[in-house]
Amino acid sequence: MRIDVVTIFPEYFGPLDLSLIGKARASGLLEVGVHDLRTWTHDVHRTVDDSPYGGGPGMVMRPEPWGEALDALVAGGRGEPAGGAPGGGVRLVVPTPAGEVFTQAMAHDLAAEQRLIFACGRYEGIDQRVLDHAATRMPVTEVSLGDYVLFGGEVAVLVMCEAIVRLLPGVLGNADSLAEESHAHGVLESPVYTKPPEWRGHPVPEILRSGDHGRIARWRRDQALLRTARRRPDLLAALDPGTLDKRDVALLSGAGFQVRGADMAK
Ligand code: JD2
Repeated sequence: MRIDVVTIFPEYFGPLDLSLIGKARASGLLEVGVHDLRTWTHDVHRTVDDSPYGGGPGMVMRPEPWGEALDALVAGGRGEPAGGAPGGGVRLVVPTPAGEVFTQAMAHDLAAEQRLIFACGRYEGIDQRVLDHAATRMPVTEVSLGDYVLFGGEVAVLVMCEAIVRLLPGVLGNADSLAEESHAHGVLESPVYTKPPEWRGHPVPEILRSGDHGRIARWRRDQALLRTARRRPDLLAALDPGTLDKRDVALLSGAGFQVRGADMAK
């Protein structure tokens, strides 16, 4: 996969050199280009913003530098690969508080693309015509990290890159750790423990040291379901009742959580 990022703060992307993303780049599984939007300005002040039409507070990112940046990246003008055939092409991803909320399912979809271009806005965002015009040439996805307001798209792009890159074949090594994690099955993870067996008066739950793998699996499932019910009732409500067995339903109703469609449980 190749990822290009356009931003007025290229220094924000230092973390992409580190850790597992850095390793994915070193091993050739991932190529990353980070580009300063101001290199596509032509005035002495390298202006990227102007006041909003219709009035209101703040500034809006002007379309011209964005248009040139996207032209260059899609065409491969800076030594970047060209977009290529449709399907094997390039998708533009634009973080915005007005976007669709980013999910693990979206991370999977984006991880299947050959090329991604992330456009990081600042101020009150990017002139909408940049996205509308880009959409005539490539798929464009406006995404939000969640219901809170950031200063700009940079941190959102770091988050999405991390979620996407760890799904690339060969990056994580252990396929099991992908399959069993939170959100893969619509329930939260159970708590985890390591040595020592007692720490500051807190013991590791005895069952995890019992060696009884059947009871351990059942305990972990119980913990995961109870956590999900307490912390993320939205996830519990969205669960396919067919993924819950009679024991799951008994556990949850014993803890005061009624499961919708529980009569359908196996
Ligand atoms: C951004 C801003 C519009 C007010 C570009 C914020 C985001 N979950 C999320 N919260 N905020 C953002 C985000 C992303 C890009 C930009 N701003 C500031 N925009 C109204 C403030 C500018 C995501 N993803």
